[in-house]
Amino acid sequence: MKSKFLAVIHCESRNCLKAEVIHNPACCHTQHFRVMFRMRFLKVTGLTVFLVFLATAHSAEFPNIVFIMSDDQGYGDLSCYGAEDLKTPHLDQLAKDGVRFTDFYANGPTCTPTRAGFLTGRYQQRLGIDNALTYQETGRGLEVNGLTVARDLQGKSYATALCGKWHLGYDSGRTPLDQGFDYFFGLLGGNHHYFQHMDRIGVPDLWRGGNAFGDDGYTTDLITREAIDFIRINKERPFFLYLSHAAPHFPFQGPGDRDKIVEPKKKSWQVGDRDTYIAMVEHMDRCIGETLAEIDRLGLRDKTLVIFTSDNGGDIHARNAPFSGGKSSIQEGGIRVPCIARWQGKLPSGEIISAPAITMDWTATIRRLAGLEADPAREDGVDLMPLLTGKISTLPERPLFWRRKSDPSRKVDNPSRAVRYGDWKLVEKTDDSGERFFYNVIKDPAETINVIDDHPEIVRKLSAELDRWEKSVALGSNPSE
Ligand SMILES: [Ca+2]
Repeated sequence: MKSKFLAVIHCESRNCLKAEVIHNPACCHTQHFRVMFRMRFLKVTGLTVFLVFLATAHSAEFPNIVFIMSDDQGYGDLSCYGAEDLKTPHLDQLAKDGVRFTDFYANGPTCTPTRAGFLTGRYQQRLGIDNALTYQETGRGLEVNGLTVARDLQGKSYATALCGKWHLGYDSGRTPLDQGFDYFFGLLGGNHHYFQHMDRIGVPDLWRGGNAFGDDGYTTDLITREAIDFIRINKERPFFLYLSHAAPHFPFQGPGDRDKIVEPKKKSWQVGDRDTYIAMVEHMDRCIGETLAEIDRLGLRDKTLVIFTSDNGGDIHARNAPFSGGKSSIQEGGIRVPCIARWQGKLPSGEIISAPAITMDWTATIRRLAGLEADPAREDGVDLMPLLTGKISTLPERPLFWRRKSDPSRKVDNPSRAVRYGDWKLVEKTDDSGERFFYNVIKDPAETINVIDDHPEIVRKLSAELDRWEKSVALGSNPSE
């Protein structure tokens, strides 16, 4: 039974306090609101208001979830993934204290697809999402008032917040507050100026709740400030924090680059170099370290599952080694991403996981941890906890699929589709060339040796699997089929 209770919404910007029923997110103020869940007295303009807490505290066994997603970070751009020219000590420590995946995949090769896959728990193609949204694009994104893991957790009395990048829709009904998040601070679009906070076409894009928000500071710092604030406020109840860093996506601006010329609609928006990219990654690592330190300071380490990953392979200044390709490609360099998870006392420390897994597996995992039953109509991924806790030695063999599809409304390079099954990966171009490639990605991670003529039978089966999958995820198909 869904619990209902009164809580207090503290809306600082309006200098007011108001009692509301929390399960209706629409009732929340859209400015800076703070949610508190303990019985307490409040003094408001001379009046003392006693609010009765009507529900018992949330079930203690549900862990906090902190899902950290970086943007366009290459597979090889953490020290613990082999980078030698940058340092990521806090993420490296997270890996030492938890598990690190070698064969983790993003749901897609660009931002919107992977983020849609994570929040819905399904192949994003089911929503017709194959490509990233453009600036201020309307009529696309998540389903209006759709089902997301945030809404699932909200229904389990989790406090939910997105601090950072959204990139899943601008329309009413598609914004974070419409998709199960109690709180939102960040950018709706795909990237913005790290100091001036306008998007590439010059439209201001920094939000608190449903309102545009002016703030002074480097975006990575602002996101971190908000994330830490959210954790502090909700320390006594389960929370879900989607900490979605904008870094190291362009514009290439490190924390000391306030005066660097970066202008909307100008080439300077995408001009950068490896040194700037490294500064962005290293600063993000420091900020993640501050967030993790706050979790420790509040005594929440053993109550909190922390997950870190990237939404797609690295872009122009990134290092995707040892793979070929990068962002926007479904070669391994475009979809293989770093992934680390830590939950003290529940997950092993310092373990390497080689089983192939994908972003939307975390959605199924999080749903299970919050007490939600497996639901094939809501989950294309699998629960990772049995693997991570050693109950099973590997995941059941399953194909994983990717697609980069042509779209007349935008430029799409290299339309193609791919499937990985076991050690094998089939890539089929869907342009006029019709080229096909077949690789053993364990022996040949850089996908340099096309062995398609050596394995006709498995190639035929995997190509048929791709056909079946495309049919199953077509708009209007039954998600559970
Ligand atoms: Ca991205």
